[in-house]
Amino acid sequence: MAAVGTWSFSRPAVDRMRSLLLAGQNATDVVETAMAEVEDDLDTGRHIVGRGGFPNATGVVECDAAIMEGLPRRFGAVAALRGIPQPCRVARKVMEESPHSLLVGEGAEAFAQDLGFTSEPNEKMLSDHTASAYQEFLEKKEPVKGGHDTIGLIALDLSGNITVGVSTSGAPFKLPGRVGDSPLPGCGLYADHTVGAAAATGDGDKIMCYCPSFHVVQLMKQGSSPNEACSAVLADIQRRMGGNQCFEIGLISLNLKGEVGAASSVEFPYTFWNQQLDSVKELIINQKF
Ligand code: SD4
Repeated sequence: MAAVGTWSFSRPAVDRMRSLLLAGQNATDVVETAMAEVEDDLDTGRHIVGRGGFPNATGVVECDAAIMEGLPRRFGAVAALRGIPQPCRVARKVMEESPHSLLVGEGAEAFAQDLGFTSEPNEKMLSDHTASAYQEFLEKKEPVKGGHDTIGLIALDLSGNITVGVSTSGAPFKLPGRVGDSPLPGCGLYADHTVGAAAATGDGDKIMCYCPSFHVVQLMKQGSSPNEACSAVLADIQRRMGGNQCFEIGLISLNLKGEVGAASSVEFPYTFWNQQLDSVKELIINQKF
């Protein structure tokens, strides 16, 4: 059993995954439950996930989320979804209760409503912080600096099942309808139930050009450890960009042995737990390009 999450603020979610895994829950339930708690939390510590995420350029919160097990048809995602505080729960419903894999915008919202999710007015999706940041954006038209905190969570359960989920409100003040890497398989997340899983965070408009999560899992399939795979994918992107630069990207991965890995082009804290540890641990990647 093991669990890993992006950024420092994933610690409570990874801790929650730890207790659910120890209680014998399956990896998908564990990821969905831990994710939902982060998504629906208006805590001012993070502003790019679910309720309390930064809105788009018209002031509306639009979320992307996905969940993947790495078995046939075990992927579901939503993109540019409005009004639903826990988008990853809808992504799971897309996987399990629709014939499709990715639903977007109004169609995704209608699907969620049909399944009993309540659409909330946009004011309830904003926090005091994100509402005032939007007012500031309207006055200055400047993008917010820093502030990456998309959540990616991976869980490996007692039976050896692995699930990865990602949830984000995307780039702050993005154009309406913009979809990032997070809900795209291979880009924001990827799982292969015979190998392991990976998730990405950072500048999604660039990340999606490299399918890094797929690449990490393929390298693990060829024998790399999770750390080696994440570092090799980052080095490959860097090489392709000319060798001395890289956009913002953080990668996490987990294999079926419960080994965790990560790499990043920016300072990147991530949190993890496996059976060798008594409690959740945080590590910080300090790689700079
Ligand atoms: C996106 N990759 O929509 C997301 C943003 C992110 O931490 O990861 N922020 O581009």
